[in-house]
This record gives sequence, C-alpha cells and structure tokens, in this order.
Amino acid sequence: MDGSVKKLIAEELERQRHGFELIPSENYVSGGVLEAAGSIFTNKYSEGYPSFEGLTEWDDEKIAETVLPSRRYYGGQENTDRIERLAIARACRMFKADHANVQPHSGAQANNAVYNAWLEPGETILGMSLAHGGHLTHGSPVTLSARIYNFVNYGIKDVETGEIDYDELEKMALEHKPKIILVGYSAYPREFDYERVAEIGAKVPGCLLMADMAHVAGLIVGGVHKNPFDYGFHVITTTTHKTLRGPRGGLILSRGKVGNPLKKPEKTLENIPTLIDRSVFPGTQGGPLMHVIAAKAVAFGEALEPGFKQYAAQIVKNAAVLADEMKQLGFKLITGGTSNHLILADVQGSFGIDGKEAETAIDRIGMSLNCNSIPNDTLPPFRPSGIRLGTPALTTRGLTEKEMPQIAKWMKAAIEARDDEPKLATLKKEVEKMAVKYPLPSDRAE
Ligand code: DSN
Repeated sequence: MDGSVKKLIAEELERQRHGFELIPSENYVSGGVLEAAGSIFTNKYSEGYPSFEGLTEWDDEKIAETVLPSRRYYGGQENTDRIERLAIARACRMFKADHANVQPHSGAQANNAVYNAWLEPGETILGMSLAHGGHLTHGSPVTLSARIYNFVNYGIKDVETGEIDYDELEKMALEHKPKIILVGYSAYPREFDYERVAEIGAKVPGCLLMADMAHVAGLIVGGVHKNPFDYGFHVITTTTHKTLRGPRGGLILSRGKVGNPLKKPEKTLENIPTLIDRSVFPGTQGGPLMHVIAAKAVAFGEALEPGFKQYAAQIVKNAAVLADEMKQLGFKLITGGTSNHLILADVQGSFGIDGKEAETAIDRIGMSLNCNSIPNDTLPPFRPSGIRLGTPALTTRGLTEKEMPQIAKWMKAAIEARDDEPKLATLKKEVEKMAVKYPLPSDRAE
C-alpha cells in the first residue's frame, strides 16, 4: 500500500485503540463489516436493482444461493444481485418493513431521495428545527433541499423538560398542510411520541409520515426504543454507522406495495417503495457502492443476532448512569438527562467555557466528543455553548455502568485542567491505560 496512507491508517488505528469515542453518532465495526467494506465488490458497477421475481424462500441461505435473471444496466451481476437481496431482506426483517433501499450513500442522500420521491419543488416539509436538535437536512437554509422545498420547523417547549411542542407541531401542520411531517434528530436526548405525530398527520390529506432514525436505529432494532412503523409511519430513513454499528452509509425503509422500479407507478402513498427506488436511482444517485452494501448485509446480520438486544439495552443504561454522574459533577444537561444514547450538556452555563474549548480539552486526554449548539443558544455554531456525547461506541468497547463514573470524572478533570499541560498529559495516560484493556471489536479474535 502507498506508504503515506499506510502510515496514516496505522496512526488512526492507534488513536482509536488508545482512546475512547464519545461522539454519539460514531461506533466501532466488527472485523466482518471491515472485511466486507474493504472487499473486491468495490470493483463493480451495478446501476439498477436486483429483482426478487421468482424468489420463493426468503431465508438467508436461499437468498445467498439463488441466482435470478438480472435487471441491472451492466453485466456480471450474479453476486452483486445476491448480496443486495440479502441486505434488503435483512433490513426489512430488522425494521418490520415491506421494502428497503440499501443504496443511499449517506443519511443526507437517503433524506433527499425521499423528498424527491414524494414532493414537487416548492411543496412543504414540517421538520424539527436544527437549533432544537433536528438535522441539517431537515430544513437548514444552507442545504440544497431547503432551496428546492419549503421547510417549516417545530421545536421544543422549554429547555428544562426539553419536551417537543406537539401543540405547536399540530398548529403548524394544520396551517401549512405539509406533504411530509418529519421526525428525527441529531441532538435530542429523548424519544418522540410517534402516536401523537401520526394522529396529527392523519388530519393532513396526502401527508407522508417520515422518521429520520439515524441516531436511534440500533435502539429500535434492539427493541429498546419504539418503531415508528408500529404507529403508522410510512418511511424510515437512517444511516447505518451509528447505533446500528455498520459501515458508513444510508438506508431507506418503507411500508407499501413493492413494484418493479423500471415501471413508473402512480404517485400514491401505497406506491412509496417503488417511488423511493426510482428516486434513489436514477433520481439522485448513480452506481451503488457494492462493497458498502456487502458490509451493510454483514452488519444487519449482526443486528439480528440476540446479542444485539443486550447491546442496545446497555447503551441506554450506560447513558443514563453517565448523565447522572455528570449532573453530580456540575454539568447542566439539556432536558435534565437522557432517555436514549446521547447527552447534551451546557458547558457555558455550567463552567463558563464554550463547547469548543471543552471539546479540545477532552480531546487532549484521548476522549472525542463534539461541541454542539444548545436550544436557544446565544453563541455561534463553531463556538456553541454545549457539548454532545453518547455511549454507543463505549458500549461496543465493553464498558458498562461501572465505568461511567470514571468517564464523567475525566471529562470534568480535563475541563478544569485545560491550561495545565502536565495535568492533561497525566490524564491522557490514565485514559490510555484503561482504553487498551477494551480492544476494538476488529482486534478481537473471531
Ligand atoms: N453528522 C451526524 C451526527 O453527528 O449526528 C448527523 O448527520
């Protein structure tokens, strides 16, 4: 391999081995996921989709061995077709979906594909405000989608409880009559009331209910959070690399009638699976990344194993203990705590330093998290008041409730020692000593 790149990969591996990842949207993949992501499937072009026509048995073994006529635009698809069918079948099983599109290159691509499938330019999406924990693709004016569609945003009622303002959401839905009501977040430490949102959506004719579950997909699959499909949602989008613990990428799940993507269907909620397929390819993407789809298939298989349920439950337990410990050490937490995998702390209000300073201090002792805006932040996004952290990656390393008090103490100590080089160096050594006792999953013997 190229010497410079090899060296950087080795250095990144050492960084990961010797520290702890607290960024709530990151994780450590298994050796199997890593191997598939680095496989020769990267050599293959496969525009289009595999056909399921003629497949009578849907168990993994049958899917993996059954070769069907290909519907793609290039030849040589007998293996790509089977690997993508396997990923699709497993994704549907994980979420109780009728259909899965495993081709989106990222969560943003997945969201844009759904908008493109259901909306005409200028039509309205009601989503959660970025300032209150939503995501950039939910209507931030800096995005392409915000230039094409009309976004209106709901938010939370107050910072103390952090409860979503469902009355406001309902009022806005009735006033703006959105074609999509979108729930989901990247910095909200609580769960949505899907039932209430579905009731609101039912009052708006032709409204698609969409849940961007990127952060909590693993918690849903692991059975510790509710599944929006159980409350009448039509579409779920997610990334595959956060709590789901797969390769970097996107995924779209839907309920409805699955049709042939080569034939344009009528634009109805029932046809949403086929509309989505056509919107991903050729609508918004070209060739799928087959090596990533192979790695998604591996990760989905792992998430369907019974052990994944324990993993998901442990993420939430760890986050609850970490949040309690942080509170005892003086961190003010947005919404007062957490019910999922993530914690949003107001370090400006707690210790009089901004989130960037706190992020840098904690980074210097070998623990990564990110600075983040808090609701109604008076500081700018690059130097916001908060930090955002979580437990999915720590839990993958094998840390439990027992180790969470130490993690909280190190964070506080790094903030206090931010100008004290020798103290930071001592803390870094302590973190390293513990981190090497918890190997990365890809370093563990199979
Ligand atoms: N960048 C992701 C996160 O960190 O939450 C969201 O896309």
